[in-house]
Amino acid sequence: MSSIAPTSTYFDFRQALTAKKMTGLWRMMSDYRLAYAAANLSLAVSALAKMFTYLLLRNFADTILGDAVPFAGTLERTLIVIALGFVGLAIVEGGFTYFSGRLAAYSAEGITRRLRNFLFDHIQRLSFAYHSKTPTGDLIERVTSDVDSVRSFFNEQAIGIGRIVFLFVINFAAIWQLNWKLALASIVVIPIILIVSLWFFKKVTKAYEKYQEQEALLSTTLQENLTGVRVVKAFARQEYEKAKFEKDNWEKFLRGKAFLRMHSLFWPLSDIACGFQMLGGFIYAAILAIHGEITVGTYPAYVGLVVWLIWPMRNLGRIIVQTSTGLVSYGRLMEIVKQEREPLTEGRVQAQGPARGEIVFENVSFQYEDSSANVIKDVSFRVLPGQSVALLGSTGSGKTSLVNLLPRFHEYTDGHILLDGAELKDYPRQYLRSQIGIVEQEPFLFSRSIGENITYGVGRDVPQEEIEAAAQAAAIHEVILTFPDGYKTLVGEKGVTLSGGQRQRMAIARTLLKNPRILILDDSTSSVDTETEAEIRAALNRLMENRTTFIIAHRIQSVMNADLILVMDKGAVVQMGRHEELVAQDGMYRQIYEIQTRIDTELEDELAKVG
Ligand code: M5T
Ligand code: MG
Repeated sequence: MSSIAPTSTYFDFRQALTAKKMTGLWRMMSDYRLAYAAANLSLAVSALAKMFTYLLLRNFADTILGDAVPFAGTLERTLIVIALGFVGLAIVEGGFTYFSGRLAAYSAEGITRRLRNFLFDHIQRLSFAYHSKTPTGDLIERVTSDVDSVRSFFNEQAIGIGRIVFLFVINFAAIWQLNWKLALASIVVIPIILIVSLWFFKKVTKAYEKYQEQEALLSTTLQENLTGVRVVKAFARQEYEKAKFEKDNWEKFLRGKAFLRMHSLFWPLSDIACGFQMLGGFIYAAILAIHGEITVGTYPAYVGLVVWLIWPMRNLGRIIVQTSTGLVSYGRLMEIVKQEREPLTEGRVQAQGPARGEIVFENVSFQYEDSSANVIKDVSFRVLPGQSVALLGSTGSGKTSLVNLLPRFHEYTDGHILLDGAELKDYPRQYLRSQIGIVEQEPFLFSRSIGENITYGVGRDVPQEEIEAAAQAAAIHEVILTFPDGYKTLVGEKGVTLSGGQRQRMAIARTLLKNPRILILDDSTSSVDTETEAEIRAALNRLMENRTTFIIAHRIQSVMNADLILVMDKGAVVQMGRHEELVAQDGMYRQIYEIQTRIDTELEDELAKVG
């Protein structure tokens, strides 16, 4: 039972997708069915051993109390054989129970590990649109708590069914062999248990669904609160957040209580039913014994056996009810599994090698899935390879949305975008993303070392000199040297916290190293001081050489040298041209230019006075 090599465990859970949940769970068990069969077989052996123990008990009682002939000759010998038999059977029973437990745990953990690996990979392959509308906390909840309740299903319920059937059949046969009337009288309760447990199954399913929903909500609240802890503190809203959390938590408590109440109502009810069944059996067996229909030894044997006949019946009910939680969680997981992945490698244009970088927009319009109006309206322009385009415009005018169309984070809804003469939609996303480097508006860094963050986009071992060269070009090298472990310093919780400007420069270094043909700089100089901005601009100018560049900026200085400036307003391009042309025109660009120059001159005057 050694573990399977991690690489061999990939299992496409989309195969398991089916409308019927039980079928889905059965499919998920592939590769482990043999282990389950072995586990069930072990249980059968241990159940057999138990049954023989009671048959031996009958023999024991009949030999001592009754008038049975000692089967091993003398009474002492017979008793020794019986005693050894008890010990042997106990070892077999215990050993096989242990073995089946291990097999079940091994299989359940194996299936769950595969499931978790699959979900992780699947979730990171879903579209931007999916991620922007799905709360992170909800996804985390499903990948942890729901996966765990599916695991319990495989560890407990899936294995329990086999055990129940074996125990039932074996013990029923054993009692039948004692006396058939007694056997039939011992299972009267079955239909009652079945009906009651199916009724509870429905109730518990609903209650558990509600409970899991609320738990997901709670983990979303928690996750958001932690991510946004700065905002909470800055606005001193701890009390408000506390109250909100307590309210959600209270709701979870109520739903948990309702769910557990269902459970706790079912168990005693089924126990009472089983208790009556057992009592009835005892009385009936006593009557039979009095009338001489069964031997004296049969009575204690029956008493022992019937306990193990009732046990499976009672547990069948429990399993049916408990399975509901596994099924609910399975359903919640399949909601993720059935989401379409963003195809990465599909596309009619299978371009080889680097793109040239000519980009043409022809009447492009774009609308987010969940919004009603176009965010980009009828935009047309053309960039030659190596040229730079600057986007300028008020906040919310669609600049980020426009550049995000290039790596196909979202699909344009109208018009055409051509890259090197071919429709952008015909390129595989993977290719586009390998050709495009983005320095995001709010760059994200991983809680890994500085070095790992800078080499993130490269996917190979990068010599230290190359990393440092990139950092130098992004004007961050000196800063990194001041950290305790230099390039090995961890970023985030366990290491240094970087300032906004430092993060952006890290992102620039990361993109520099990737060496893309098309570069997108979203506001990448907005959160740095003037001096650093000058340094970065120099670095960026080097970075922009021979690459088609889209630069989004708010300052005229950052866009002045661009080959083409697009002035955007409410999703439309209202002015387009080079700096000189635009300044000469009456329009938004000149207004922005005049305001910014006036502010700059006033600032300089003030500084001169102070100086
Ligand atoms: C333009 C809307 C947003 C705004 C408009 C990212 C995103 C944006 N929008 C959505 O409806 N869904 C989304 O997922 O689109 O937004 P933008 O392109 O981000 O604007 P910008 O980059 O020009 O603004 P800024 O502030 O970065 O300068 O109405 O609601
Ligand atoms: Mg933006």
